[in-house]
Amino acid sequence: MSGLVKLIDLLSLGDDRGSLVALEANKTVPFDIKRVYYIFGTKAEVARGFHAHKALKQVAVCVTGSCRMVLDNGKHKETVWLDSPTKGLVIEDLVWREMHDFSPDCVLLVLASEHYDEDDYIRDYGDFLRMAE
Ligand code: T46
Repeated sequence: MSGLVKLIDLLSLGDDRGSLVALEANKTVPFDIKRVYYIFGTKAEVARGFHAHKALKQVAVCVTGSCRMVLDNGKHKETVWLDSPTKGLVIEDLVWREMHDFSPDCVLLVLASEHYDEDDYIRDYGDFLRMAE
């Protein structure tokens, strides 16, 4: 293991009515949260991602369903299944990410440290390898 996969155990505040998970900036989530988005309805054969970010940090949680994340720092690759609403994955800057094997019911919630900025994306794998050196 190269330490690429950083998981956060999200505390489930359950009682006999059901479950609740709270995500707080600079507590459960290790940065100020500037943006939240979610990915759903991904078709079975579709893979997403295939990019890295220059500065953006994120935490991703499958709040329902599952998907497989591949993280790559240019030297090592690691795979992790996001398959629980209590499993948060920290995705650091300069990490190439791919998402595969979305279940039909998958809703992937992502908390982001920055506003959306296409200039922060590294979409070419060769450019990524040069920047990650
Ligand atoms: C990431 C992985 C986990 C916006 O307009 N605003 C946004 O905040 C986002 C995230 C996307 N978009 C637009 C850009 C594209 O036209 O939505 C479209 C789909 O985005 P993209 O192709 O980048 O989606 P994914 O699933 O490949 O990647 C996304 C995030 O973009 C990325 O930061 O780390 O999820």
